[in-house]
This record gives sequence, C-alpha cells and structure tokens, in this order.
Amino acid sequence: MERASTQAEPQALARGCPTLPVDPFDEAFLADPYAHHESIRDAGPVVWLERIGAFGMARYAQVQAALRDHETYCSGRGVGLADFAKEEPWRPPSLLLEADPPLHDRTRGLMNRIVSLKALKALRPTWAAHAEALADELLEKRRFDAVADLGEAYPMRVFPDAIGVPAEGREQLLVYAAATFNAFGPRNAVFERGNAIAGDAVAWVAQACKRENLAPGGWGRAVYEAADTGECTSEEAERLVRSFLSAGVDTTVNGISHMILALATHPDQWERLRAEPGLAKRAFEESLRWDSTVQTFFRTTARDVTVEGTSIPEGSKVLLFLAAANRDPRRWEAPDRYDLSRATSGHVGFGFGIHQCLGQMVARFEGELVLEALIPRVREIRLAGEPERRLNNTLHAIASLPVEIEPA
Ligand code: 8QM
Repeated sequence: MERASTQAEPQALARGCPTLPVDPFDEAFLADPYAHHESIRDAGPVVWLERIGAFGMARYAQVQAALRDHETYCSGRGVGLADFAKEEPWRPPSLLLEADPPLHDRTRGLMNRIVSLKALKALRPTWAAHAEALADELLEKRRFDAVADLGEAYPMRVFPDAIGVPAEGREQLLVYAAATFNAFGPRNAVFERGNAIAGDAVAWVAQACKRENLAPGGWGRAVYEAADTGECTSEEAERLVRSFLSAGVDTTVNGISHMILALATHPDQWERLRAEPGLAKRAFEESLRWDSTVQTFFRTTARDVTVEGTSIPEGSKVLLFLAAANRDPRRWEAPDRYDLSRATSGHVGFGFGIHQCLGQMVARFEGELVLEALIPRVREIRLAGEPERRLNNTLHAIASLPVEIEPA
C-alpha cells in the first residue's frame, strides 16, 4: 500500500506554509480520510492545498480557533469550495449555515426556540417507543444491515414526522442530502454522480417546505408561525424548513451507523456499556469524535489574517478538517482509540462557535435512544461482513454495514 504521507509531502513554502499536492476530495482520500490526516496535520498548522486552491487546517488548535472567530472566517461566502462572492451557489444559500450575523443570529434565534429541550422532551416517549420496536425487529432478524435497517430506519421513522413533511416520497430526503453535502466540495465525479439523479429530490424537498404541505404541530409549521409574528418572512420560513431537511437526515443516519461500527469493532467497549448503561451519552459523543460524520467545512477569510506566521489574504477559502482535529494527538490521547473512559467534551464533530450544530440535541436524543433500546436486549454485536463506504465530498458515509447480534 502506498503511504499517504508520501503523497502529501510538502513541496514549497511559497505562501509561508507548506504546499501539499493532496486532493482532499479525490476518491482515494474520501474512501479513507483517516489515512491522510496525519500527514496534513504534521505538515504544519496551516497548509496550502494546491489541487483545490485553498488553505487547510487539520490541527485541533487552529480548527477550533478558526471556528471560534466567525468575523475573520465568515460563512456568508459559502462553507464549500465555491466562493459565493464570485460563483453562483448550487442552491439559494442557507439562512443559517451560509449566513453571518446579524442575519444568522436572527434566524438561529428563532430556530433555537423551535428545537428546544422542551420540544424534544415532548417527543421522547414516541421516539423511545420507536427505538424499542426497531430493536425488537432487529433481534428477530439477528443479521442485518446496520445502515439500511438501523442507521437509516431509525431517523426516517422519527425525524420527518417531527418536521411534518408528507409521507409520500420521503426516501427523497436521503437523495437530496447526499447531493447537498457533495455540493460543498469541488464539481468532481462524486458530485456529478449524485447531482445527476437529484432533480426529483430537489423538487420534492421544495414542495415539502411549503406551508400547506407541512403537518400542523410539527417544527415545519412552527417556522411559519414565527413568520406570522414577524420574526422572518414567509420566503425565509420556507428556506429555514429546508435547513431541517438538509441537515437532519444524512448526518444522523451516518452518526448512528458509525456508532454501531465503533461498538461492533470494540467489543470491550460494548461490554462496558452494558455494565454501565449510564455511559450511553458518552458512547454516542465519542463515536462522533472517533468518526466525524461531517468531515470538513470551508470558511472564507473576511480580512487578511496571519496564522502561526502564514499570511492568509482576504477572500481565501480555508478548509477546516473537523475530523482530523478530533483525532489530533496534540489534543487527544491515543486518538484513534474509541474509548468510553475519555472526556469527549471539546470535540468539533458538531462544530464550534456561533454555527455549532443547531440539531445537536436532536442527534443526541436519537443516538442515545437507539443505544438505550439495544443495551438491555443485545449481548454482543459483531461485524458479519465488510462495511462498504459511500463516497461523499463532506460526509464520512457508509453504504452498508452487515452485523450480527446476540440476544441478551
Ligand atoms: C450540515 O441547509 C442548511 O441550513 C444546512 C445544511 C447542512 C448542514 C447544516 C445546515 C452541518 C449539517
């Protein structure tokens, strides 16, 4: 096997930082990003990625500092490779993810009130019952695909109903999300493959975001109710509902799938979790640190900035390797180990700063409820075949994960 570090050897210091020839969106990289992270982290605190024409940061300290400094590292020019100041966005920009204050703070404030702890607590009994029913079905099967039958099945049973989207055609949410997350990368073959089949999904999502198609009592309708009180316009409400549908599915699908992968490949940790079910929260959190679903996001510099001696001019794209930061040995001890003893706080799997994941409580609820259903029922989880990857420009995604479980 060719060593990733050979490929990423620094070539020059033209910009005051190492230039790397590695393309973080080519298929070899996307198939196994963790094989490449070390060479990027070790090259320096800032690198120039000549293949994509962007700076990169892969160490925890710099990634976290950039996320914290939203004035220097803005989001309004896009969090993908495309600079919205120069290029047409793939879709009308998100009013949350691809917005800066003051717009961002207004939209974020109203969305935070909808996705409140109180709202989640109201859903908890239903979501717990779904998790338990699903766990019983999986025990009947014994052998199943932890992606299709659990990672996808669970969020698809609970999340679209919480938003209130139509039942017919919901599978389009997965197609839409894959295309959306690909669009943060370059227009490479991975993007083109997803985009070629996304037309129907884009149209379905656009319809699902309309007020008349959203069920009363759901979070979708609640956004329009905020429009009624003047907190946003109804056009903004439509696009904010789109944010729920963009961000809420493929992320939790792969988060739950990776959590199962972590536990299936670390049987000692599953045993410990069964002995100490109170560790369920940490088990999910550590799985996000260990394998971060959202691998990367870009920022754009809103002014000239110097980082550890490297001058980054205004208008530069900077690729933040969240997943590499979450395994930076400068920050984490034995970072490649999935370890329930670890203090996971500070991981950047949900980002950091003002854009930190709006749905993080939803994701945690889902992850924990799945675990709480499995822990008392399942003695052992083991791989029953090779996991298959699904390449995506932003997400670390799994296409299938064959597992076998033993009843408790
Ligand atoms: C990623 O459309 C949006 O607002 C949006 C899309 C994707 C995400 C967040 C927001 C981080 C999960």
